[in-house]
Amino acid sequence: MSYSKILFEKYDTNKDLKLQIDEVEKSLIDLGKSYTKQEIAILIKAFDENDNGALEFEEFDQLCYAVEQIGSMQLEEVLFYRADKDRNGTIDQDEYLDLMIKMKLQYSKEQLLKFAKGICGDDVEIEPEQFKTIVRTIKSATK
Ligand SMILES: [Ca+2]
Ligand SMILES: [Ca+2]
Ligand SMILES: [Ca+2]
Repeated sequence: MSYSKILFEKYDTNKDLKLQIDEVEKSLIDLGKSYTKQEIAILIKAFDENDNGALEFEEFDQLCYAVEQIGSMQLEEVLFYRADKDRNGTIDQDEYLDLMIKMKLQYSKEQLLKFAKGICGDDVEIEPEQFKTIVRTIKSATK
């Protein structure tokens, strides 16, 4: 059995085959990092494919896989890996909008694009360093 499966079964304490926020928190501590509740809420949104507010095994497995691939549990790096779907090392406009829409911030698409262009120019290709500013904004706009 894979390590992610072991973690998942260990921390799905109510056995509903999903990890709720408290369960995700404990599993990530076991994986190696203690996040704030706000950071965990952001991580869940980023990996919650079916948008039900909890992580099914496949979703949790993607999160564990990302951590394994990048060898880091820094929120910025995990989110960057998640957003950079084509793995070319930058986040283009579509990748950026996909991520931001998943974050469910109270901004329109136009506002989100304006914000990105303010960071990296009209041709949206967000570098890892620039992405830190995006994550700070996500954090400040997430309760
Ligand atoms: Ca559960
Ligand atoms: Ca889910
Ligand atoms: Ca990309």
